[in-house]
This record gives sequence, C-alpha cells and structure tokens, in this order.
Amino acid sequence: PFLENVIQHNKFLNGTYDTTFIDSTPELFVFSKRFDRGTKLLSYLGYTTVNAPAATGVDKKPLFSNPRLPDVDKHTPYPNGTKQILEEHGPEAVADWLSEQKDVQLTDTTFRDAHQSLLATRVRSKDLYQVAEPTAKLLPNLFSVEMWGGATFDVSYRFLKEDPWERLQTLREKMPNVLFQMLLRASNAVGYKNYPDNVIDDFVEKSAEAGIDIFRIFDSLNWVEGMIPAIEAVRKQNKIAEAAICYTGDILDPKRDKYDLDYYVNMAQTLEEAGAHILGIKDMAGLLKPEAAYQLISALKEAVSIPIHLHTHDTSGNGIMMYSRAVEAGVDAVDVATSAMAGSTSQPSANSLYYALEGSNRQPNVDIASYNYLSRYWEDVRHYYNQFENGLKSPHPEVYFHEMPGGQYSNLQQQAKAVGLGDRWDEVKEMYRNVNDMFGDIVKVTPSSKIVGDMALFMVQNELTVDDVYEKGESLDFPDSVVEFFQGYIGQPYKGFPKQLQRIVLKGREAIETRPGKTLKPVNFEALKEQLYEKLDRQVTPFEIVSYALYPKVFLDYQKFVDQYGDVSVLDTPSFLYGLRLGEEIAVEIEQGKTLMVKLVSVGEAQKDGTRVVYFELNGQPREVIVRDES
Ligand code: 3PY
Ligand code: ZN
Repeated sequence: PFLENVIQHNKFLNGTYDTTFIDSTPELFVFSKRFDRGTKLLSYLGYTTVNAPAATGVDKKPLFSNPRLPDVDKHTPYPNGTKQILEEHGPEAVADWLSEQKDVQLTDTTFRDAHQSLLATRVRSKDLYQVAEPTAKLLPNLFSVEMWGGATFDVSYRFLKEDPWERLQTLREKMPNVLFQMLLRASNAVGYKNYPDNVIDDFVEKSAEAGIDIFRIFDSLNWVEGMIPAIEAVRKQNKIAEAAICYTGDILDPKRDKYDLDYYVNMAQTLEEAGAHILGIKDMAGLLKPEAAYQLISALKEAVSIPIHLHTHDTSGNGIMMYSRAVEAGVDAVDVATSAMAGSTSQPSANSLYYALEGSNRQPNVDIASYNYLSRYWEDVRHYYNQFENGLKSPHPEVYFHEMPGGQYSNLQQQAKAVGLGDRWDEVKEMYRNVNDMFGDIVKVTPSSKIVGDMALFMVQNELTVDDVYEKGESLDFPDSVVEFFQGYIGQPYKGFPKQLQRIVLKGREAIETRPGKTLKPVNFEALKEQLYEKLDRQVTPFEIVSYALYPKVFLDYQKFVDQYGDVSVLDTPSFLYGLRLGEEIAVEIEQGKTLMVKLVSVGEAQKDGTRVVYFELNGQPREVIVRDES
C-alpha cells in the first residue's frame, strides 16, 4: 500500500518531488482502513436522493446545463505573474511593485468572499478546480486571488465535507503564477474566538507552507494589539502581511465622530510601524461612500508609504462609484469578483469596473474578453447553489443604517427564521443597529458582528426594548457570546466597554484587559497528535493537527462522516446536493484513472421504521442500500 500511496501522490505524478519528498509528505503514511468506496458512495447518494431539501420522496433534482468553461491549452505554459515576484524577490519587493503600478491592481475574490457573501460559502472545491487553470492562464495580470480563509475553513468541514487544506494545495498546483490571498481573523484565526499565540503561529506557518502568499489580517474590534502576533507570524514566514483597518461608521457624518479621519490615519500609521507590507481597508459592510473613499484614501496616501488595498461589498449598489473615487485618490489595488458572482452583498464586478475606468489612465490591465468568458462559467455554476442564494435581488442602501457585513446579512436572516422570527426581520435589523449603539458603537465584523446579531435576536425574541435591558438586565440571562465579549475575551473595543452595560451583563464575572492570547495556555501539538492517533487509529498530518486544535468537534465529526460515506468531494455538485434522478447514471472518478458508474434504479416505499430501500446499479451490478427518510 505504501508504494501505491507514493505513486498516486500529485507531486509524484507531476514530477515536482525532490529528495525531501518522503520527509515533507507525511500524508503518505496515512492509510485508510479497508473499505468499500462504492458502498459508501451509494449510501451517501441514497440518503441524499431521499432527503435532499427539494425532494418530496424522489426525483426532484433540477436539470442543469454543463457549465461553459473557457478553452485553454493544457500545454501552453502559465504566463508569469505576481507570484514570481514574491518567489524571486520577497514580500517587500511585491509591495514596492504594487506601489509603482499606474493601473489599478485587482484582487479577484470569486473563490472566497464572493460565494461566502452570496451563497453561504457553499461553493465546492470541484467547481473551483475546473476553472482554476483557465483563470490563472487567462488572467495572469491579477494582483492576487483571494481563495481561502474567512468562513471557508470551517464550512468546508461542516457542510461540504471536504478538507480545506486539500483545496489550498490543489489550487496551488493549478495556479502557480498568481499570488494567493487569505483572510485571517488575527487572533481568531479562521474561527470565532481567540486562540493561544502558538496556535496562530502554527496555523500561519502551515497556511504558508500549503500555498498562501498574502495574509489579510484584521481584528474584529480594530484592536491593533490583537493583530500583532499574526503580523509577526506572517513576517516570520517571509510572506506578505496585509494588515487591515475595518471601516465603520461614516467619516462624512460629523455626528459619528468616534471613527473619524484621524482615527483611521492613526491606525494606519500604527499598522505600518507594526510591520505591515500592505495596508488593507476592509469595508466589510460596504459603508464607505464615494466621497468618503476619496477623502480617506487621499489622507492615507499622505500618511503611510506602504501601498493601499481596498475591499468592499456592493450591498448599497454604490460600489463601482466608490471604487472610481478611490482610484482617483490613488488607491493601489481593489477587490472585485467575476461579474456573475459580483454585486449585491458580494464585491463589485471586475468587468464593470474595467469599463467604468475606460478612458482613464488607471484602467485595470486585464483581458476583458477572457474575464467575460470566465463569468459565463460562474453564471452556470451559480445555478447549482440556488438553495443558498441570500434572497437580496436589488441594491440595499438600508445597509448604511443597519451596518451589517455582507457575509452576515443572509446568515442572520436564516438564524432569525430558525428561531421563528422570519416575519419580524425588519425589527431584527433595527435592533441590530440599537445593539451597536448600546455596545458603544463598535466595529462589526466576524466575530464581533455575530455577537451584535446574537444580542439583537435575543432582544427581539424576548420582546425586550433597549430600556428593558438597562432596567431588568439583572434578571436576564444574556447569550454566552455577549457575556464573553464583555469579559474581554475577543479583545478591547476602541474607547473601552460601556461600563453600565458591562456591569449588567457580567453580574460579577471577571473581565480582562490584556490580550487573551497572552494568558491562554499554549497548545501541546504532540499531545494532540497522540490523541488523534488514539481516536482515528491512524497517523495524522501536521495540517490535521492544527485543524483539530482550531475546531476539535468539527474536525472529528468530519472524520466520522468520511468513515461512513467516504470522500464525497469527488461527486459533481448537483449529485452531491440532490442525489440522482430515477434512471440517471453518473460517472464518478474516485481517483485518477478509477471511475465508478452509478445508476439510480428505483426508490422503495417508506417502511414503518422510517427507512427506504434505494436500488442502484454500480458498474452494472445491482446494489441496494437502506436509508433513513428524514424528508
Ligand atoms: C470573515 O471574517 O469571514 C469575513 O468575511 C469578514 O468580513
Ligand atoms: Zn468581505
């Protein structure tokens, strides 16, 4: 089995291994127990066919056309891109290069934030792999591709039943010429709470090793102290530290004076001193208005010497106009998405921005025809994920009032529905704003945004007004996340906590003012490795160990799923989401050169015990599986 493992390894197949191959590739030693991959897949497909969301019994799988994939020649080499600058000259050279470009540089977020914000982060690796090489070959002039981090990490395990590390490594092989960018929530890594410093350090090291070049680091309260360990960890790997300021409030509104121009300028200078190679402006809700962008970018260009990279969400519909003003003010790079995955709660469209800047001397240098072809692919693939669309069909300028981040809007809406508040969504949005004001007008982005959302739901659900909280607060049991926030466990908000509310929420519990990572006990990775060996009865990779450190339960649940159903990432997306139609036959390539033919023959009647027999043909042989009908 060892030999089989080696000769099937991607690096081996590509000839990119060297003499460190065995040492640096511990996954070679990971052997699965004897299993029957066919049976496992049939169990998954049987279960999904019966229980898919649209299914009333059987046969509800929609028909999809094959995505239109632009043709690229496998044999033409990849054109050089920004990745080569980093590899040959290091992170400072990339920053200098970025500052020197006349045309505005583009980061394409289609592989991460666009689908996190439009489709609940559900785009599967298979759909990314197909378009990876065409993207890298047709758009070699992109500054970077944001393709990892944020919510993609845990959603991958929880819902896609995929290993996020494998996605990163595979994409890296298919896109060797553009810089890979991830979103790192500073001391919260890709999670929702602060981790010990050595976990952050190890996570950054592993991410760099697997292929990340640019780490966009932000703190959910703009607390620079909380960002420093992550900035240092990235610098240690000789990768690019893009330290980001989260934009909140409105610098044009004299009444919102907590976050004024001086606030942003000071924070930018502090981040430059802390070692940022690039300054990120993370407008996670899309609150930055066009004139404000002009003033902000102009002031920052004066205040710092590192290049400036702007991120926004097009929720209000003003994204392109805002970018165009930021470009006038000299912003170096902006985040955009392929048109079919752009707009609304996602990033503004790359293709639209290209035309918006036509005739100016800063128009992006990309091949627009290629970009438009790529957009067709996404137009088709997006249909697969219909059930995850967030329902916003038009510009939503109300965001300037409630200030919800692009990625949160649909999430909180789902949470509200789940607790029976679906028809009181307008109240929840109002309350979200009230809670922000009660909390002292805080930065709202993962995880602080989730805490504001939890509190807003709690208040609407329990029919509490703002006054009620102050008057009856002593007898109220606040959500855990709210208590932990006021304890200082996700950091310190600018200008501190509102003291009265803090007292009411904490009811005598301790609050810390130091950085949580300073006092959290370091994780013992050796001990985790042994625990995992015990639990899984196999050797684990260093990547798996850090996943387990971040998300112990999520990681183990995923392992259990794989034990039961095998690797379902090999399925095409419609079959993964809906199972099969009666009589449909699909080819599933379970590994290179090994394909299973699966045909759904019939689905039996529901039995008294709540099960059904599902009849398949596997490579022409009749097979049946018994599944629980939970539909
Ligand atoms: C994330 O943290 O996942 C975000 O996208 C925040 O905007
Ligand atoms: Zn975003």
